[in-house]
Amino acid sequence: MAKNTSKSKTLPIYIINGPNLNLLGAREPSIYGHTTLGEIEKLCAARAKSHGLSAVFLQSNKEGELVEFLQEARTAASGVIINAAGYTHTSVAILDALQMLPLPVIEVHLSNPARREDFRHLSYVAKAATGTIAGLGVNSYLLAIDAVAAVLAGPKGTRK
Ligand code: CA2
Repeated sequence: MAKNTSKSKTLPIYIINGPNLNLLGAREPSIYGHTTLGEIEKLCAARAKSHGLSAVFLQSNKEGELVEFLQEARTAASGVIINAAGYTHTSVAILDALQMLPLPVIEVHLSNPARREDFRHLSYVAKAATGTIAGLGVNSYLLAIDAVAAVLAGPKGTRK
């Protein structure tokens, strides 16, 4: 019998970044570090590649655009990593879009919101996330890629 040689490629991980993260590296390095968003993108691409995966890296300062990225991810992504930044703590629209995703969703933060002001303790994103990684700077993103790869690899105690 002829071998099926068609390769099914895994869809990319969408890595979605919210408002002001485009300014990373330029301001408040004591909280958010010195690494720019462009540098984080390169590190994420390399980490995804190490798992045989690819990444689409997105940023917007607009809530509606973030919702549109999430709607696109429904059919174009294998998983979503999201740092919704300030919208983490306010956006029901982003929560609604996340709840429509039949994909692993990892919430990430550079800082640890649990150690900061009370208004950062509520996360709407967490209500729809498979898991959350926070407080580890750039490593939060890299560990989130490892987490998506682990969920995609199969059932070892992880779930959507
Ligand atoms: O720690 C995180 O990753 C946050 O999502 C960052 C948000 C904050 O509102 C969340 O509570 C935690 C703020 C992003 C602001 O980005 C800046 C970038 C450069 C300089 C100042 C802020």
